[in-house]
Amino acid sequence: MASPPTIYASSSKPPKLHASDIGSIKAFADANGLSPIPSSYYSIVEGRDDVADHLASSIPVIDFSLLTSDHPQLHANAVSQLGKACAEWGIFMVTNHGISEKLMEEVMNKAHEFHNLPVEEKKEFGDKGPWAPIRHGTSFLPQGEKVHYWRDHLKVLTFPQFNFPHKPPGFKEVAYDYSRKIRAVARTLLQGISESLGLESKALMEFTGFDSGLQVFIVNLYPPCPQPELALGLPPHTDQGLLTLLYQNGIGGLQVNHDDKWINVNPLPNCLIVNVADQLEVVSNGKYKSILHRAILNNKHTRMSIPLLNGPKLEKEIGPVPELVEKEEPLYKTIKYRDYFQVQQQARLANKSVLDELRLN
Ligand SMILES: O=C(O)CCC(=O)C(=O)O
Repeated sequence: MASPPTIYASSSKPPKLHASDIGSIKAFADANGLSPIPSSYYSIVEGRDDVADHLASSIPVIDFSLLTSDHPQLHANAVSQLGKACAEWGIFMVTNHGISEKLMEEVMNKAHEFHNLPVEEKKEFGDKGPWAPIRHGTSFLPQGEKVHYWRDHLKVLTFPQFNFPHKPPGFKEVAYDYSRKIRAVARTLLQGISESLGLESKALMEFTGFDSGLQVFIVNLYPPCPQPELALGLPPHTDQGLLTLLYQNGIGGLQVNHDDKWINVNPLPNCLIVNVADQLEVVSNGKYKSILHRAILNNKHTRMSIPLLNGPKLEKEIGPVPELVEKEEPLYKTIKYRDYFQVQQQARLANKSVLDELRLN
């Protein structure tokens, strides 16, 4: 049996517990009830930032059925909207993507079942570093961070080789189906994005080796937090791949940084939230910006999010696409994606953006 998390009297000073003592914030939150949170989870020290809620409804929406339309004008309009969304926002919602509501619900239900397994049963998936195919853990980077984050996660490498936990029963099968369908949507978006940059539709796929590229399947669980004004689910960060496609349960919490303001993302029913990630910023020579985002908390509901990170092939050298730098200066260095991935994990520990290190000017 797992030993229960430490519980302390609500009148005493909150302890400074390390994430490794806690192991699972869900188990801790279940046992902790409404007691104050450990001070090591205080990441909001100067009060919550103002949120520019009037901008939330301006987050672009891309109708995937128009992007895949045989009608040339409808397709061209969708490509142009996609380019504008990537250039001006770096985040957009995709509707009519063709992934059934049933499959999305099944993935969400199984993901919840996974996090509900007893702590002991998930120990075999314990996080053994960024290259481990299956990693279950808590917070953001518990080994190096100064403050901790109120989330548990499962991170699985699902492409080009498919890995997945063998429990709960049925999770692996629906996750396989979902991972392949997401990959296909990401591929079509990348084709549209290529066209929006004035390239051939297959250009970005070929340049990045996308058909043998990396996919990381993440399942985040953010338990209700008794002091959501003090802690975060995830700190501000950008993602390392090309495109992240995220689906969440009905509970809000994702915020994006747009023109230096935080904005709540309020997804349309059944849509995918897509964000531009670091490698797309590099290949587009900075035309499309990797968006800074974070997860905030609430004190009532468990939030779940399932982002799938879709990146280049690990052995590909990634820099600006040559056609885009025929008439302009390259703004980023070229490095192998595998090295970027590795450095990015270390830089996160030092709280630095690796993209800044790739910038040439
Ligand atoms: O939960 C969310 O909405 C954001 C997840 C995220 O940014 C991540 O897992 O890297």
